[in-house]
Amino acid sequence: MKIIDSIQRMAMLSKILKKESKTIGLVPTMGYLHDGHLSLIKTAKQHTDVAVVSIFVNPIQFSPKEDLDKYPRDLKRDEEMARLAGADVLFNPSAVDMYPEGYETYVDVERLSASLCGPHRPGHFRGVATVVVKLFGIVKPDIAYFGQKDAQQSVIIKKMVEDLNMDIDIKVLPTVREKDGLAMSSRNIYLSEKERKDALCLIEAISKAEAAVKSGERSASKIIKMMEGIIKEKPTAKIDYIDAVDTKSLRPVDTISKETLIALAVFVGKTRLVDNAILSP
Ligand code: PAJ
Repeated sequence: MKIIDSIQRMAMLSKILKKESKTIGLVPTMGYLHDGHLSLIKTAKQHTDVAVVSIFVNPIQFSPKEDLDKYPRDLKRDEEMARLAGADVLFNPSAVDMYPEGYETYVDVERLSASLCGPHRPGHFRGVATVVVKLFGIVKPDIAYFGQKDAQQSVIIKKMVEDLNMDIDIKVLPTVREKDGLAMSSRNIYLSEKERKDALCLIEAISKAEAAVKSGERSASKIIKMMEGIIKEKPTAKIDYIDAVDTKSLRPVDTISKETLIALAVFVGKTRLVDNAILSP
């Protein structure tokens, strides 16, 4: 596995690979890899000739109140895990190279960024869309891989690629979970033992929502109320939002009459966790 920290060298390698008619798969990450990331890398390796994993803790997607400085980092461990998962290239550019002095271009996927996590994390999706478009420009992937765990992010990236006429196939892979159902996340290490137990309320609420829909409930507000009840029982948990939205437009729905995205963000202690599921009537 090649480790490249220079943007220029990465861009050059991609250019050479293109000339050799090699297909490139890109897995953008912020590192501190877990099995969720590894499933994306393994799939990229299966689908394409060269699997590139980027590791970049993107400062512009964190608000001043968020955990940029604290965000877990362990490049040595990530190198080993990426290599074992079959990555061919690990690209880890520096923040000053990505955003040199005078940097001033941003991508805003406006309406899709205005719901769910958007209002709770101002500027977040602008930061995500901007860094992803830069990574696409540097790595020039044929296919890029994202996780359903960050459902809104995946919808936004798909729309950005469509709106900007980018010739890149976006693949979204299922959420990988711990044995007890907690969605894997680099942020899970922030949780204390008690919080780790309380964090199961997210998957518990989702499972109960799925069961309710299965037994005929179609009212989004009733389902959301029931989920709120489950989460409020946990002393360390505080709901940021729970919403039922159309899977593509991300507009709120009142009735579950077709596939609907149920998405939630919950603070467990100081850690903000997100999870979601597609409810099928
Ligand atoms: P990060 O949180 O490191 O996640 C990188 C990719 O892994 C994202 O596509 C995310 O949805 C996916 N992922 C995370 N947890 C997952 C899980 N449990 N199962 C399956 N996939 C999972 O998301 C980001 O980084 C950044 O916003 C990024 C896109 C890299 C832009 O900076």
